Amino acid sequence: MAIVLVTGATSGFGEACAKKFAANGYDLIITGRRQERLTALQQQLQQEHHIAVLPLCFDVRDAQAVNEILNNIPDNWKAIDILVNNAGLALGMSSIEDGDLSDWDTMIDTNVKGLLYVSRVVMPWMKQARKGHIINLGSTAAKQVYAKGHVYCATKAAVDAISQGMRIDLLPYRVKVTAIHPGAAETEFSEVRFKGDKDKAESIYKGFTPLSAQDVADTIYYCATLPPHVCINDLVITCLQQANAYYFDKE
Ligand code: NDP
Ligand code: 8X3
Repeated sequence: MAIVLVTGATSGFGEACAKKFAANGYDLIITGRRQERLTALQQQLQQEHHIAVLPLCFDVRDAQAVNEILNNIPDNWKAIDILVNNAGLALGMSSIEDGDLSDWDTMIDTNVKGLLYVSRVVMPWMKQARKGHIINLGSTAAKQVYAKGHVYCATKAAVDAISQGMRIDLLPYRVKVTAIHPGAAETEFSEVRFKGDKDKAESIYKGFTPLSAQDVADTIYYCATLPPHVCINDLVITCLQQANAYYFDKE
């Protein structure tokens, strides 16, 4: 059976993707920093779907850990068919002059460099197999910049650019690259962004029905299961009440 590696599978889109692929019989490599969530998800997916699950606990910002942990998985697990580069986050909302330097570093190191570190290990395996599919999580924030979103939007614009570059690198090897750009989706994203302030996080989704993690996982699964000669390169998905990164029609 095919193998899917999902980064950031302990929550939100990544967890929903892991469940979606598992329900369809895929074996899974799931990653994240929260070991207890990885173990719980591993046990749940193995029991419910009788598939193999390999949990890997690492921080995508740690290039050495990414290299060592991924390169040391058993060879049969290196036959990765689909890599979902999902781990990522936003921290804070502010003008540049009020920006928090540590938040900037975390967003850039996670969303841009972490995605590159993981891809750099997995891409040669796909090239050698002359097949595979890399699915990168961008955002509507990659397509337009909204007020006080500067650095997060820039990291997602980088994911957009990196996805285009990856497609050029991998085209001769028949490896697909898809960038998925969701609009507002209710996950732990805003709670992380507002550093545990649940009221502020919930207020983001007031007055409209946002996307769910399931909506995004279903879309990723659709892209991943198209015929071999078909590749969705770039896909923007929003809820019905969102027109672009910053324009909503709220009730
Ligand atoms: P969640 O906060 O629910 O999930 C984020 C996941 O990323 C968690 O599993 C987390 O795992 C993992 N992660 C974060 N930092 C690191 C790190 N340094 N190393 C390893 N794993 C990490 O958010 P979403 O599911 O909403 O977000 C998933 C992706 O989708 C992100 O890239 C986000 O930018 C993007 N996105 C989100 C949208 C939204 O509105 N929700 C819309 C568009 C894009 P752990 O904490 O265990 O490490
Ligand atoms: C996450 C969605 O609107 O917070 O990328 O940028 S948003």
